[in-house]
Amino acid sequence: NGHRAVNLWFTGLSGSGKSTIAHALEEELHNRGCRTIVLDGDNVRHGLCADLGFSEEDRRENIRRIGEMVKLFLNAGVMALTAFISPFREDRERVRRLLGEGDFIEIHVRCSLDECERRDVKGLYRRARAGEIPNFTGISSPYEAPEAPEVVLETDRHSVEGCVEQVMVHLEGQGIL
Ligand code: GGZ
Repeated sequence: NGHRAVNLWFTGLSGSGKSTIAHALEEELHNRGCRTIVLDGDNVRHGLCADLGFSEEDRRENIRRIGEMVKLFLNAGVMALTAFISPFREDRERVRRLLGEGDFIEIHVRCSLDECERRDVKGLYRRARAGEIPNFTGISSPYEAPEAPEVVLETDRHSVEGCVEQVMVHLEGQGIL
């Protein structure tokens, strides 16, 4: 079961499907004998980053801390699947440099703002449009799409299973699995 512990860094708008795909992919990786951890807002923003909000400065610090945490997991041989909006290109590039080219697989979970808003799983877009949530990504805060991501997943055109398969093909092609 030879596999390299790499960071699968999912980036995209709220509601684009990052966490859903990360969890589905984790199951597939377990079938291959990989040790993994999924990090997302649900298990990071309530604890390690509970002191941070959604200003540009706080998001930068959020991503910085997550990068350092990922480094610890990779050193322990655990693949890290991270699902954060991570809207700033520079912050993602900093994590790439921290981990080293090759250990940072940037996965753009691409979905139009229209579709994310139509899904509005948690009702956050409606509240953001109503002015109840400031600095909401895509509405009142920017999202900088990756320029050269290793993988692009189009979640408004492909199923969760299809997206998982696409990542698996990439990992096999790169000799990571
Ligand atoms: C964006 C927000 C905001 C604002 C709360 N902007 O769909 P969700 O709910 O579960 O995912 C979003 C999550 C984003 O946290 P991240 O740690 O991924 O963001 S970042 O990488 O930019 O630091 C959303 C919820 O938190 N949420 N307020 N203003 N998303």
